[in-house]
Amino acid sequence: MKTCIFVFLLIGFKSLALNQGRQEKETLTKRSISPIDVLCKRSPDFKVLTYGKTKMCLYYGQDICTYAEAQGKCRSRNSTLAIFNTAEKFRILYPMDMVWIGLDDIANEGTYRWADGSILDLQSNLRYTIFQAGEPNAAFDFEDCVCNRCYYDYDKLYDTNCAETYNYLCEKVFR
Ligand SMILES: [Ca+2]
Ligand SMILES: [Ca+2]
Repeated sequence: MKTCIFVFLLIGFKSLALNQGRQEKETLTKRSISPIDVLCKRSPDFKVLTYGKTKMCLYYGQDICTYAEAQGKCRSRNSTLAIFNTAEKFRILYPMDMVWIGLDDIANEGTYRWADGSILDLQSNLRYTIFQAGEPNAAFDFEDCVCNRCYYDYDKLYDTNCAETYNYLCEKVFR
């Protein structure tokens, strides 16, 4: 019986110590400063936004404009329209509505490219995570640009007219 209690106590202490170690590690991770924090701070008006361990250096432009104008404004800030090519990055974008992001099928109808030239696989889970159900649907010929929550009852991405005017998000990527 005594041995039993001793073993119980031992296991209890051990798991307590393990948990504490884990918590300390998590706190450290949350506080840790990575290169993106340092580099982003040097970019006027850009801010690091995070979701879990995912960080993005973003500028939120509120001088509403067309997609092409937004591309130009990001370029003049040495950046591109922002790329949300993971579910985690999309969680960063999610709360922001009426914004252009760096995704369009201007060059090739039906082939969606991110601002860095990479292609979004329309068969992937990511497409269904980030797009409103049934989108992109090319409802009109001019629906080539992707906007987040730009339609009254949509809460995800959809393809729309590039000539419409919205806010926009620029992103700086540091390699
Ligand atoms: Ca299109
Ligand atoms: Ca559409």
